[in-house]
This record gives sequence, structure tokens and C-alpha cells, in this order.
Amino acid sequence: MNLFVLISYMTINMFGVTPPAPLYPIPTPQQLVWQQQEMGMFCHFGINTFHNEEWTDGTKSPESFNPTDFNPQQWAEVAKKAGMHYLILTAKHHDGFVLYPTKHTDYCVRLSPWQNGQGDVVKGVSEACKKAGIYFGFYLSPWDRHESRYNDNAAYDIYFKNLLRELLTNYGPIFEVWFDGAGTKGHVYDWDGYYQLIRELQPNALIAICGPDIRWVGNEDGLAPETLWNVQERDGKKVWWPAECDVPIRKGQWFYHTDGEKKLLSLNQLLKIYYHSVGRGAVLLLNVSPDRSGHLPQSDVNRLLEWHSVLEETFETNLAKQAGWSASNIRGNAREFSPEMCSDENDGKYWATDDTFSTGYITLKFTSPIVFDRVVIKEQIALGQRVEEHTIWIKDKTDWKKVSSGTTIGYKRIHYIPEQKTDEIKIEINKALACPTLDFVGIYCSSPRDLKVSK
Ligand code: FUL
Repeated sequence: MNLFVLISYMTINMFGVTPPAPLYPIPTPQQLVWQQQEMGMFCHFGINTFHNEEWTDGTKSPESFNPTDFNPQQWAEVAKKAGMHYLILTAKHHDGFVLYPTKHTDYCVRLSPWQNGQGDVVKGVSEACKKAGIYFGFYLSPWDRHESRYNDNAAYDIYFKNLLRELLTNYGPIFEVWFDGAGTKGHVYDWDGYYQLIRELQPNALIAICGPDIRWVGNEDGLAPETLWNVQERDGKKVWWPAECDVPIRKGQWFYHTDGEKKLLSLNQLLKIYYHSVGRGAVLLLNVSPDRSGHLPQSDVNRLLEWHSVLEETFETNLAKQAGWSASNIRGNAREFSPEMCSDENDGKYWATDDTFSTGYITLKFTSPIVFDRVVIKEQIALGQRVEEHTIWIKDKTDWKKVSSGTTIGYKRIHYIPEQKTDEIKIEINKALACPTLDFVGIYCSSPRDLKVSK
């Protein structure tokens, strides 16, 4: 370090360097917490479970709902073990059957033989989640094929809000409320009234899909597009509206079907889903449906845990921790914005450039060549999403060789590429909406059981 650099470094650190101004819109604190969970488990359970049907029409008798060994602890524990940090239960699906003893309809568990009409699925699952240390949320279908009040918008709004009020007051903290858009074409709902009630009773709950906090990714395959912006237009305004990828672990089946095991996704299909959802900056909501006994089927549990163990193996050792870091530019030459700040994630520390830049790069130099095939990059999204294009290079003898490139990064971007050997890696931001920030860079060599890409 020469004297000039030393003096400017000391002066800057005496007076502090201002962080980059947020690039609005930015996530709310609740959206940020949600994003950091990365994966949740969806559980479709209800009257359909007992009829081998995805959508019953609201006429099935409550008598048919009768799990023989309801075991929500197993659901929550499996979710936790598989790396899912929240669980969403279908409190009422399109058929209208309510999984807790509501005061507002008889079409609910109270009229079922299950636990002599004394049972409460929502209570059991919410308590199990609390015990397992994961967040709990519910799905509540606006479309209702049973409820006669559905034909009268105002009367149905009152009914729906009554259900919401019970769910939001009787079951502890609610992480996410999932409003499905299916089947509702032409019906007018008092959405603002629903949102207001949620904000009032559970200010930290996120409202998803037909709601302002989380958007649907647009398919039921668990796949986000390559370019994924969190900022979207909603009601004519630009807002932070991150994407959730929902997909069932049995192809096309949200509810349990007795002969559905053959539809179970393969390990490779699940790995691909992970890389194309979480790995593209979205959150993955993977559905595993409990069977008629009230357990998650063992075949699905085994597949889930196998998948999770492969991902754990792949991302166990971050080779970037052994690297020497440098960057094209460091904001105000301040240590707090140096590339080394990318060695840990979600710690509030990040690399940033001066405001005059909208491109830049970080290099990682290793004392001896490493072998890798995964690169994880994260933006500091608390300051807004900025990166539009980026490239990954390796040093090949004396030249830089491009090994991957992409568009957006957002909360997380994972590149899975053919195996590379090098002693120097460069992560380049080629285009950004404002000075780039990176929260994290991780370099890994995948598990032998993980997806392989040939050269
Ligand atoms: C869809 C529904 O129609 C399916 O039954 C399932 O609940 C899925 C998550 O959303 O819109």
C-alpha cells in the first residue's frame, strides 16, 4: 500500500463511507425474511385425500374425512429435515371443506367421524410446526364449490373474512397466507378488505399469489425463468413482488392418490427444480401430500431426504473461503465494502463499488488449482435488485475463459456448470441498474449424486 492509498484509506475510515443509496422499490423486512427461508413445504390435505380426486365438487360427505393416524409432527419434522423452513396447509380447498371446527359452516371436520368430531387439523399442524421450529402458514381457497353464499358476493365476503379471522387469531403466528386464483374468474372479492384484516391481525404475515407480498411464478413445475426480477408492476405501480415456485412432488397431483407413487419425481427432477427455483432467485414451495392415514408417504419422505442430503453434500465446502479476494473497485476504498465481505451470506456485509460504476468484478485467487462446478452469487437485495448481466470466468493459463453467464442475480443465483480446474475465478457484473452490490460468492464442487453437466 503506498502512502497516498494509506492516507486516503485512513481518512475515509475516520469519516466513514456512505453505503449505496437503496434502489427502490426494495423488499419489506418481512419479504426479506421470507426470501431467506429459500424453501417451504406445501401440504394439500382435505376431503379430496379420501376420494382420489384433485378437485371434488363440494358434495362429498364430511363423513368421508377420516385419517386413521393423523401425525402432523411427522410432516413438520420431515419438512425441517429436508431444509424447508415453513409449511403451508390447505385450510380449505376449492371443495369448501374446512379443516378446523369453524363456527361459520358445518362443512368442516366437526361433522366428520375423525376424533369424534373433536379434531382440528390446523391446530395440530400449527403446533407441530412451532415444535419443529419452522414457520406455519395456510392456504385458503377463495373459490368455494360448496358454500351457497358463494353466489352472493357480499355474503361470501363476510363468510370468508370470518374464516380468515378465526385462522388469524386462533393458531399463533402466521407466516404466509396463500390465496389461490384458480376457479375464481368472474367472481368479485373484497380483496382490500381481506388484506386489511390480515395486516390488522397478523402484521408480519405475507400475502401470496392473489396478494401484494409474493407473486406466483406462473407455472406449477417449480421453475423460474432465467431472468427473474423482483420488481414488478402491480396495480399500475412498481413494487417489490418476489416469486414463489410451487410444485407437487408427485407429478400433477397436489392431493394424495392411492396409486400416485409412480408419479413421484426422480432425484434428478427435484435437483433440477432446486437449481431452477432457488438457484434463480425464487423461493421453492414443494408440495408433499399426506396420505389417508395422515402421514407423509414413506416413498416421498425418502426421496425428499435423499434430495436434501445431495444438496447438503454439494454445498458443504465453500472453496471461496480459501481464496484471496480482489475487485475492480471498492466503494470509497473502505474495508466494509471490500470483496472479502462476500465470504458469508445474509450477514449484512457486502461488496459495493463507487456510485460512478455500473459494472465491475471480483476475482478469487487460489494458492493451488481447485476443481469446481457450482458458483453461487447473491446480491444485497435489501438495497434493491440491480444486476442485469453477469459472467463467470476462469484463468486458463494466461487467458480468461468464459465458463458461464447469466442475466439477473437477485437474492441468489446458482450456476451449475461442467467441472473446471483453475487457480483464479472472476465474477464479472457486465450491466447493472446502479452500482453493483454482492452479498455472497460461493464456489463448490458438487456431490457425485448431484446433476452433472457435460462439456
Ligand atoms: C391450483 C389449484 O387448483 C390446485 O388444486 C392446487 O391447490 C394448486 C396449488 O393451485 O390453482
